[in-house]
Amino acid sequence: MNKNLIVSILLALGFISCQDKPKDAKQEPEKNTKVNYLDESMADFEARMQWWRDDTFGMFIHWGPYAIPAGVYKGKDIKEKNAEWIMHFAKIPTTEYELFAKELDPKKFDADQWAGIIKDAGMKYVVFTSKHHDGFAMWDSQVSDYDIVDFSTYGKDVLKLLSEACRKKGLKFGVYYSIMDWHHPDAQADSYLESREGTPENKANFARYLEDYMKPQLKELIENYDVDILWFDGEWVKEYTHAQGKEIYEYVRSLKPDIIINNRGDKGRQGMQGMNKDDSDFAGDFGTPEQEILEGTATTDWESCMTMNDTWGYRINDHNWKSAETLIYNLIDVTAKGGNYLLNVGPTPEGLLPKPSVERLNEIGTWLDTNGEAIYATDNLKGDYKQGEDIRFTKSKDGKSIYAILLEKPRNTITLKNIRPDEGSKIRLLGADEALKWTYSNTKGLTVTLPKSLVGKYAWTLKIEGEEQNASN
Ligand code: FHN
Repeated sequence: MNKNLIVSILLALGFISCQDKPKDAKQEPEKNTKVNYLDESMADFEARMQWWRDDTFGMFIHWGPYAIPAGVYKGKDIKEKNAEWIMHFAKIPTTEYELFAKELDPKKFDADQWAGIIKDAGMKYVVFTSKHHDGFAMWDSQVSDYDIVDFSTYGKDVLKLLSEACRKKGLKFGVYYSIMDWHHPDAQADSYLESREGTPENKANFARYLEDYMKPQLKELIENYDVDILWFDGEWVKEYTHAQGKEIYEYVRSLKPDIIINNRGDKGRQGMQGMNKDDSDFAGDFGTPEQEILEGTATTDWESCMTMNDTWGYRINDHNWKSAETLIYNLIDVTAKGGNYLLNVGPTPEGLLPKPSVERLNEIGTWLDTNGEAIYATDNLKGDYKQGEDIRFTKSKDGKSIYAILLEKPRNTITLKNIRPDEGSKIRLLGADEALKWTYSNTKGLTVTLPKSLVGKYAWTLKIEGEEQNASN
């Protein structure tokens, strides 16, 4: 009996269906076939990114030995903003900088307290500096003893404590890892040596650093702490290549296929604007604008990372704090443009989150308690993400609700040009039950009468069951 006949009988009996093997269905890779993570189907990519997109708001934590000098060297404030760069800007010899690493002993560090503050601020995930440019590991690394367990007075695995505390709070946990490394002899870029009493002939072998040090450390971080995000940085060193960027991306995905990796593991980033030059074959799942927010929406995922003052690492004399209002407006603006917002904290050497940071986080958390529905798990509008400068829009995943977020306290009424409410539907302010009076005309649009007193501070969200008009695309 020939094969085709067998197939048609089985087809008839429904044991097999010709739909079984469409191209992009999730196919278990046959054993020892190498999965090409750079060639992921859009469906798999969308599924992998969903939690990250829905979470929208995370905390960036820059913490390491640089918190000890806190921007001051030999009694002098280093003029450069970033306190985490003090080893470089103050040309501190490695042996001397190592004294800060030895001295690191954050007695007041309470991982559960941090996780509580992060959760109450409405943040859904954390990105913690496992290793910054100074090369110091904030976890118990078996690859190096230049770490917080083997080298510092503290002697405990901070990354372990924090990742566990975050998980207990249902927070996702990611790590920042710097490709540039000022401590590892093989990662010593020429440019760096010039400013050091380095040996004339640079024997640094960057490829060896990548193979024998960086990869094993990444393996430790992913396998021992099950991190959800790998946030690379320091990819600008010229020794690091695009080919290595793709290799590292594949390597990390092969260790944890559903991990999410930023675009700084490869060389595509256009400086602080943070998006890839072009979406040719640069590796990375999302763009990383730094200290800035994109002008408008983008076709690829992105996350704006920002400081609350002017430094990432703790700096004792930096009091230039952004207001809670500015930070909330940034979160709203980023969300309306379809991005994520990663807001930074630089803990003190004792292990405390600076008071001005906590005060702002509390304000943001209170605002999100009422308005979070317009932020988390929302989409951006097809048409305009804003009306004028004072109104931003988001919409629910099911597309049924549109959120108009008012950044200015409106007077009696507000008119929204591009929103048409469903016939007889109720319009409410988030946090209030009262159904508001509204009228709609094709020419003027939607006019909503607002209650005399508006509860809450900073911004107010109208929830409208309806759809956007004039959405070009
Ligand atoms: O040099 C780093 C800096 O210290 C900080 O970590 C920021 C955070 O995104 N990234 C680099 C500057 O682009």
